[in-house]
Amino acid sequence: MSSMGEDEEVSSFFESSPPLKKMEDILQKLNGFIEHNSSGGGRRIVCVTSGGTTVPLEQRCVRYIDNFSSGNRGAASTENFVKAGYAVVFLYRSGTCQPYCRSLPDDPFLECFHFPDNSNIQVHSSHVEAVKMAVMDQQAAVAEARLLKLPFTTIYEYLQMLRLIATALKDVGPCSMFYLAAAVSDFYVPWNSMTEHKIESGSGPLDIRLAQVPKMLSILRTTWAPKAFCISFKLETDAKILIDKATKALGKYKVHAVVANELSTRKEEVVVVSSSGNVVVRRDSDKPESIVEDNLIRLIVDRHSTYIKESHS
Ligand code: 9Z3
Repeated sequence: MSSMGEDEEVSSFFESSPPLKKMEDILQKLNGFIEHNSSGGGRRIVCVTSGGTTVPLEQRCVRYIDNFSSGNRGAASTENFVKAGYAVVFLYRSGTCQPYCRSLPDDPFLECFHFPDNSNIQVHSSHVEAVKMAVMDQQAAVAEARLLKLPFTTIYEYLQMLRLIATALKDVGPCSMFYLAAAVSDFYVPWNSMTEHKIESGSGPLDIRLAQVPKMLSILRTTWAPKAFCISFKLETDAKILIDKATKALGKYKVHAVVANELSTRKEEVVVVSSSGNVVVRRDSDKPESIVEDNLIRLIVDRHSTYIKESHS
């Protein structure tokens, strides 16, 4: 691997990936969505990635390595982007948090409902407001074609779908944005060196060698969608190295900003690292319903507006 150039590593990753299921269907939905939102009104389009990717250990996968992410950041950010007038391609890990569902009780969700008689279903009064808002906002976003949800599970699916979306958005240019909040695996088992069947147990410890996932951010910036505004995330558990790592990522991948967050405080504050300096963004702690994404998306949308203006002049 080390003798290969970056581009070669990327092509060899895709060439050896299992083919994406339902690719035609995904492309059709994607192109329709982009066409609808970019022609005429010329709405801005953001691709929000959310949740963690898995690394299968077997081709007929029973076991996998996972990356932590509840999908809360991506879901909350999506709601805020829609509110700000964007159309959102929500590329999310199956089963993770969905836009407009954050205020619904998930455990146990079914306790929201009751049957006053056999032909009617009702929501308990304590949950009426939350359910009403969730259903109305979600239906409005989908009815106005402002939200396209595309699920992934594995690192293979995620990267193939990201490439499809980026190439489909190429012509939208500076009005498009990538907001990469998904937690993406750094290491994986290459498909052609993976066993087909379930790894057998009972023969002692298991040794697995993981290859490095090629860094797709540079290719996204230079080739797939070079004119798009691009925001990446940096997650660390050690606060001491966070800003340094985020600053290095900013320089290396030439993204427009890196949102730095520490695992345990990620819901309270993030630091937006960019060439114009570092900005700490917090949730308004005096308002219980306030979330950090309200202030974060306001700032990102502002920066995107400046970027669009500058690219037109
Ligand atoms: C993040 O840093 C996200 O903010 C979180 C959100 C995953 C922490 P939750 O989904 O948490 O609300 O529970 N995402 C990026 C994580 C990541 O893998 N970044 C890579 C890195 O740090 C760069 S692509 O090297």
